[in-house]
Amino acid sequence: SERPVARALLSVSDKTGLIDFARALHERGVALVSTGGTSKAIAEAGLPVQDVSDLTGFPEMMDGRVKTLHPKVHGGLLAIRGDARHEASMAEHAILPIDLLVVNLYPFEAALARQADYDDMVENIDIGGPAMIRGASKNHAHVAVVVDVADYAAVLADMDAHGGATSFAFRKRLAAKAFSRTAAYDAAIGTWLSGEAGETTPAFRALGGALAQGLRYGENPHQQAAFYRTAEARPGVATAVQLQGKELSYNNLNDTDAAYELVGEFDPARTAACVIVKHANPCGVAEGASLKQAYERALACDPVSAFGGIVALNRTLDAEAAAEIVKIFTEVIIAPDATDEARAIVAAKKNLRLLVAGALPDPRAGGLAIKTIAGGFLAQTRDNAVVDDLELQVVTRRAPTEAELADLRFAFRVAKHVKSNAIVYARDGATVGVGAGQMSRVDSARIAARKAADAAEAAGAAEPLTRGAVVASDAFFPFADGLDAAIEAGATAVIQPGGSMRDAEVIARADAAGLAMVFTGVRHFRH
Ligand code: 93A
Repeated sequence: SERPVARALLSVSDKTGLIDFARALHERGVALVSTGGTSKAIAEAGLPVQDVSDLTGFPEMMDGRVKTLHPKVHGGLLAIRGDARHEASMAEHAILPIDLLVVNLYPFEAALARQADYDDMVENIDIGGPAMIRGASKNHAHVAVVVDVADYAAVLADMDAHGGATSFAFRKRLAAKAFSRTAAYDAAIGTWLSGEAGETTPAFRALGGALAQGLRYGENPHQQAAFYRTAEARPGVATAVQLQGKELSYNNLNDTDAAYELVGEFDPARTAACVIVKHANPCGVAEGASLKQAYERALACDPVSAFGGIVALNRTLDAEAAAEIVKIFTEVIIAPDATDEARAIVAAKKNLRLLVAGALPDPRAGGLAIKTIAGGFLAQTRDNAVVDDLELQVVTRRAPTEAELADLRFAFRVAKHVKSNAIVYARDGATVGVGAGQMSRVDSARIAARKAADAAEAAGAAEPLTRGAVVASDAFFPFADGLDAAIEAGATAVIQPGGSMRDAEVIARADAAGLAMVFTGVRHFRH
């Protein structure tokens, strides 16, 4: 069996649980070595502890920049136990083995979060800590390394189960976690510094992820998955608090993100808005005088698809809207906040997940979008173009009316969040038909119209809701056939980026049918 832990080195910035852990180690016969502040805290609790400067024979110097960077520390962590040459070196230089390393790092991420000034950020870059963590982790055959205060209890349990020693399997897990920690730490530093340096290469900035939550499985049950948070800290799913309901799944997180990003396009000071998402595409989006009305109008677009959907709202969830939403099976509700009354109404549905995100995402904010490909990943800045900021160019003889223009803006806002090829029909601030993710634009146009016809039939309406509606296309019409499908469905106005070789043909077709058409000059592909 393995050697019991005889000596531990503790050096922690976050001193949560430190004293209890140090005492438990002491009670198990472990000698404690520690750095300045940590050592002081342990000594003040009445426990015997050796100062690391006593061990190294050097004082901590340069404001603590050099305190553990010494062969007595690193030799004690890295020596291969039982190796004659390593043991001889230890004997020659009076290096004692360190069996357990307990380190948490200078709080760089916390300094980032409180937007500390440059010098403060630099001083919060830990050098000695990661060096020790990496040394102990490399030598996990002999040394246990703890980087998370949440693991203290597990260390004691493992020691107690193995006669005071730690098990190899456990040390391996701890070392893996430790290397992930130093990688995330350095990535956060790199992300910050590249920003300070005016670096814009997104691939580099992409690397600052920290594990937020392990997930039961990925898109499918045979896939493993986890949720990582980046240093971006954009308000949204990653910063939301789950108030109730089942554990979020991979697909829930993905869909909830899609829904909340879209609802963030609607300024809550101007209008209430609701988005219902299924499989990462909106199946209903609407503005309303109230959240309840917005929800009802969004639901009416495609009530069949909305079953089991994700509902996102742009204002504090109120009781009236909550009571309406819980009437059908919904997976997730996300809003900036929820009133106590609304929370109580949702609480009756135990499984329904309610998330409050504190704030809406800013659609104009920068940031990164990452997509993996075999053997690598693609990184790009977010599509943060907002239709309100664009100069719309009327290209047809007829200009859109005020009402049409409002709906055109609405439809293009939504189209940005629909998988390409995207066609969105809208009327009076609500979608009436969404065609998503087709390989040809004409198919998306036909599907959107057909869905609108289905919804009209289900609602007992006399004619399809696309009649008199406007239509948005996320990219230009490569041929006039896509426009023909919209004309056939009864659309009266069109918004699209323009820029096709056949623009003239498409414009002529619109003029012939009396349609108004505007070009945005900006494309919203989303794949
Ligand atoms: O400034 S350092 O990079 N130089 C070092 O040699 C060193 N050794 C440990 N920072 C160093 N540490 C860090 O000090 C640890 O990672 C830990 O976060 C902190 C604990 O300091 P104290 O015990 O004085 O509170």
